[in-house]
Amino acid sequence: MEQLLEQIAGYRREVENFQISDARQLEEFRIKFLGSKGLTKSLFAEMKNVPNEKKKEFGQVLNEFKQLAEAKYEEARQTTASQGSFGEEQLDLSLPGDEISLGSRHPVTLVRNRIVSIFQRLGFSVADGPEIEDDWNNFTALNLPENHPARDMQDTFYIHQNPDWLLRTHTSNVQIREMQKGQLPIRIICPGRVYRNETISARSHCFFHQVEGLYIDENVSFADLKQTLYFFVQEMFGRDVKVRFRPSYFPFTEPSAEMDVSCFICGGKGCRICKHTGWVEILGCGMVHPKVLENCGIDSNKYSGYAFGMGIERPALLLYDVNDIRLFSENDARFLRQFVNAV
Ligand code: 2NL
Repeated sequence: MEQLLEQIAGYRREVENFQISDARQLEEFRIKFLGSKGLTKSLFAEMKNVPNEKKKEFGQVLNEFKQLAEAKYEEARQTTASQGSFGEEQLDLSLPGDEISLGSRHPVTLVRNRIVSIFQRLGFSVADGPEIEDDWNNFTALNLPENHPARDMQDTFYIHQNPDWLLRTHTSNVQIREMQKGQLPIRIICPGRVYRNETISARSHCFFHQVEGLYIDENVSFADLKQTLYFFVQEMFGRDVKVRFRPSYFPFTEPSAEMDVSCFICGGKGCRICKHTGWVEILGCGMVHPKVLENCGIDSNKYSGYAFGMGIERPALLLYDVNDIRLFSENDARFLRQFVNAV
C-alpha cells in the first residue's frame, strides 16, 4: 500500500511536469494517463490487492490523481486548440480555398457601359439625378405642354400623396438640373432608369433604361450633332455602319430628328430585325429648343446646343439575341450566367 501511494505521488509529479504544447503531445498524455490501457486504469485495477481497511484512503488518493490528470488534459486541450496547434497538425493551409464563382455584368449594364465610354472619350462626363422627380424638371422645363399625352395618368406614374411628384419618364431631368446650375459649357451623358405606365409584354416594360446626352456651348450646330452621333455609331456598331436622319418632332428640340443605322444584324440587306427595311431606329435627337434653354436660365441668343436620347434595352435585345425584355428584370441566374464572357 505504501509503495502504491509513493507510485501515485511520483505519477502526480509526472503529470504536473508533462509538457503539452501540441496536439501530438496532448494525445501522448491522454494515452499514458487516461487511456484504456493507461496508468489510471491500471491503478484502479490495484484496488483488489489493497486491504479492506485501506481501500477508502487508496480510492481517495487515486480519485484525486485522476482528477488532476483530467484537469490538466482539459486545460491543455483548450489551449492547444485555441493556439491553432490543431491547425498545424490537421489542416493543410496550402490547400486551394473554396471556389467563389465570379458573377457577370448584366446585359443592360454592358450596353450602357459601351455607350457611356464612347462619349467619355469625346469629353462628355457622366451625370445623374433622382428617379423621383417633380413636374418642373421632368415636364414643364422641357416645354412639354399641359395637355401632352406623356403627362397623362395613363402614361406616367404619379405619387399619390403629392401629384407634383412622379417617376421620371426620361433622364432629361438630369440635364435640366445641370443647365439650371448655370455653369457653361455643358457636355454630359446621362444614363439611368426611367418609368412609363405601360402594359408589360415581351417588347415593353414599365421601367427601362436610357442614355441621354447634352452639349451646350456657343456656336454648337446641327453639324456637330450629326458628326458626333455618326462617330458614336461607328464605334458602337462598326466602321461600315451607315446612318440616316429623318425629320421628327419633340417639344424640347427644334429641329428634331430620328437617327437610323443600317441594320447591324444583316448589314442592310434586309432581315427580320430591320423588318426588311435595312434600317434600325436607335435614337432621337435635335437642337435644344430655345424655350428649354430660357426655362433653365440660359441665354438662347448666346448659347445653343444639341441633345439626344436612346433606349438601352432595345439594342441589348438585338445585340444579344434576347427575345423577351422581361428577362432583363427577372433576375433568373440561368439567364444572367450566359453573359459571363459577354462584352
Ligand atoms: C428618344 C428621344 C430625346 C432629348 C431626348 C433632351 C433633353 C433636354 C433638352 C432637349 Cl434637357 N432634349 N433630350 C432630345 C431629343 C430626343 O430622346 O427617342 N429617346 C429614347
